[in-house]
Amino acid sequence: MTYADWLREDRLPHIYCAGCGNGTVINCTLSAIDTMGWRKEETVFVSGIGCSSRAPGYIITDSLHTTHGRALAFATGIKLANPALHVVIFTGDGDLAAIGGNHFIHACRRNIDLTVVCMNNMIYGMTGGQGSPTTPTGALSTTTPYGSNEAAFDLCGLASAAGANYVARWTSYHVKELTHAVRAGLESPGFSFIEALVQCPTNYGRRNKFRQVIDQIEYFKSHALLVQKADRMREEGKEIPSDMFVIGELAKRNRPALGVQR
Ligand SMILES: Cc1ncc(C[n+]2csc(CCOP(=O)(O)OP(=O)(O)O)c2C)c(N)n1
Ligand code: SF4
Repeated sequence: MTYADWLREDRLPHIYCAGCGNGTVINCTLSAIDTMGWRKEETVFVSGIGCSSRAPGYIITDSLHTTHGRALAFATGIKLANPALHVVIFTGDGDLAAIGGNHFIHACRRNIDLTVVCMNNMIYGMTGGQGSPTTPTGALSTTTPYGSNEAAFDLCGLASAAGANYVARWTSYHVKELTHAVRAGLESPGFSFIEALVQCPTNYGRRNKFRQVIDQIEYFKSHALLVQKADRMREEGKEIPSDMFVIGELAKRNRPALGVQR
């Protein structure tokens, strides 16, 4: 099989804009799932609302497209009702960290055996480009026309501090690494959180000096700092430049988890 065997081709063409990063993340996730040898009947995808949350609709397994911010609550119900199911959640930065922020924290704390793949485009894409909790300071959006004056959430830092067993961050440039991270998350018992920074050319890129899709992908490549290098810099007392972000496996631990089938 390949990732294509998991796609619901009768739902194509998809709704995504040309150059949207979400397709890359869907491909990486399905490729990782394909290597797990799971049957479609035992795999469920859950999402909230947003462009990112439309992903389960293109996948051939059972899925739940729920209400904005509530994917983790529905996913928790599914997993606790039937721990034999593999439950994977697709979400966006707005869905997960704004309206769904409380569910996110507590799902990490409970360490429920779920895998969350967050397509973080740093904006509300579906509703036309409002600022989200991950919009970088200074970035333009429809609700921050002079540049955001708020600090952005570090989603991985949040997941790790709240108790998730597995946490990793990659981008739409790091296709192989992202696929491996999703696979590691799927294998890890307890709550797994994989953040994928993605481009939204329609609502983020064009307002923030990424005139072409490739410009933002180049930015992801040139401003990503591997966690091992970041750790070395901290040990040497060097400051990590504020426009850089850390990528890699950011937490891997064995806290007791809920919903793991014994
Ligand atoms: C309760 C509720 N509030 C607000 C909305 C409007 N809404 C739909 S999608 C969305 C934001 C989506 O942003 P994100 O989760 O980052 O996903 P993206 O579209 O960027 O992938 C909002 C505010 C809604 N559908 N329901
Ligand atoms: S609005 Fe942005 S996130 Fe939504 S499909 Fe278009 S490019 Fe992708």
